[in-house]
Amino acid sequence: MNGTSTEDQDRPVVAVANRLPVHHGDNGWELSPGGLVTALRPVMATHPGAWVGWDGGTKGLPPTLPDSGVRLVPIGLSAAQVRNYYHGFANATLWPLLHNAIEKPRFERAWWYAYRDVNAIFGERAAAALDEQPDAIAWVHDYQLMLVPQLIRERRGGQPTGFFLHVPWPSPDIFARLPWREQILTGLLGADVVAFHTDEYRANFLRSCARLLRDDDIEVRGDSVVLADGRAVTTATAPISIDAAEFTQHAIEPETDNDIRLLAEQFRDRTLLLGVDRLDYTKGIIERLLAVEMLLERNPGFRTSLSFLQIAVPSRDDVREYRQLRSTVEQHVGRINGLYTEPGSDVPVHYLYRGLSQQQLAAYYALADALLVTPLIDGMNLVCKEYVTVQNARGGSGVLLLSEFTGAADELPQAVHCNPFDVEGLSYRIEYALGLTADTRRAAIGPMAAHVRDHDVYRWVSDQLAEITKAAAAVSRLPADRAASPCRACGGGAPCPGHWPAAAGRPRARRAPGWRTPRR
Ligand code: ADQ
Repeated sequence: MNGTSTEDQDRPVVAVANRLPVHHGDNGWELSPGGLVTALRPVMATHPGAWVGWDGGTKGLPPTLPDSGVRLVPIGLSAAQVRNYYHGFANATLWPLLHNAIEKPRFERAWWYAYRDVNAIFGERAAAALDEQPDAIAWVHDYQLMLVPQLIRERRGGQPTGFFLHVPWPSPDIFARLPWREQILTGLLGADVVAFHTDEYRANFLRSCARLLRDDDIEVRGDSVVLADGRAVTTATAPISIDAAEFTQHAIEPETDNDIRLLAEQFRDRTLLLGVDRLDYTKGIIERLLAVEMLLERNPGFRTSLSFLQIAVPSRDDVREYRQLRSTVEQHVGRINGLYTEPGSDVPVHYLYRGLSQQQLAAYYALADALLVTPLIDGMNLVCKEYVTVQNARGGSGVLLLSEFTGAADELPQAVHCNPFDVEGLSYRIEYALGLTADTRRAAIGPMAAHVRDHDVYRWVSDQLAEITKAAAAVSRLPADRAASPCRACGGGAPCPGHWPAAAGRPRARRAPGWRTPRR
């Protein structure tokens, strides 16, 4: 797609995402950090509309986003809903499942019922917000809300609706393990466009539909899924990006220069390797630490001439697996430093467990000789795009090590690609990257930064909105009786999420014996 028309640009957007993008900071209500907020900020800046999301238990929210006319539509959830929908189904069932089941997904019926209930609340609130802005585009985000597109369609017939998945879609063999797989697919197919970061995720989704909905009379035709009623759902590949201009600005502002001076003093005479991640088991932080350990073991000289700094932003620390990960990371940091700190010298491994501002991150990106982006699997990964942008803005000669299991690897072929599961191989890849000449590294950073600049998040937003408008217009040209996509329980076609299983009454959301996968 080549951008939107002026008409699309002015069209309101009702964004529907798990969390509202605000928190109470030092200066009052502020935009929250994080990948999704970073990505959607341009929508808020350029489009009027509303943002529907969970209030996170915060009271007294402002009516609009800071410095914008975008209306906030807060959804309150009970403690049980947060436990079962958010920590349970979203983060302990779907998150690991969609990340290739690298941690075992847990399947609990009570969590599924809560997910269905909470999605119904989101669907209702989104539809109400759309009633107030009938010319708006509905844009639903991510794995927490996969039933919402169909719920919006039931409530508001021809509503132009897009869905974007920020995480991977696994092979059908893995997705097929989910006991509620048909309901999730049917929920997503309520959208006009279902979009993914890469062609691979999109192909996996199409194959999942073909395999798991074959009894529902659907047909995968090219990149579209044609439903029993003739409505075609478009799929799209749309790699998300960053606000490259903003990071370029951070790279060169005076505050960043000050920070760089202080950090350069701290890491004087050392080569700096950097890792920046949400503390998540998908990010490969343990494997990275073990690779650094091997590097130090093999090269005694590095123990006094190299530092590895891991910056980890706290994440989901009320989920058991995440608490365990934090403690394992901290044990490795302590163990490696215990083994390889030379008397009279600084430790080789540094660790920050906190969130930083983009400007502060820019100073670390600017100083780091190498950035280690080594997820075991990652939908896209924005950190690597931020790094090449900052390095390029400052004429740096840093080198990017990038896991081949990130969405970004498709877009950044000039990076030093690596397999993070091969810890020894990773340690050699780091050594190889450090041995590259400054000219070779600059020759790689330049084109990567140019790609990120030309494919920034503004272009992503505008392409997505144009795609949704176009696909919805094609549906509206269908005869009225075929555009509505009725559910089997409501009268023909596939069962909709609200009516699955069609005749069953709603069971109480409590743990049913025999349905719980044992904890590992
Ligand atoms: P995340 O898993 O959160 O996002 P990522 O794409 O790397 O992963 O985005 C992280 C964002 O948080 C970056 O903008 C980064 O600057 C910021 N961040 C990281 N550490 C920080 C720290 N210590 N302090 C402050 N900010 C920090 C999900 C998917 C990704 C996908 C994004 C967007 O898992 O694959 O790229 O959504 O779609």
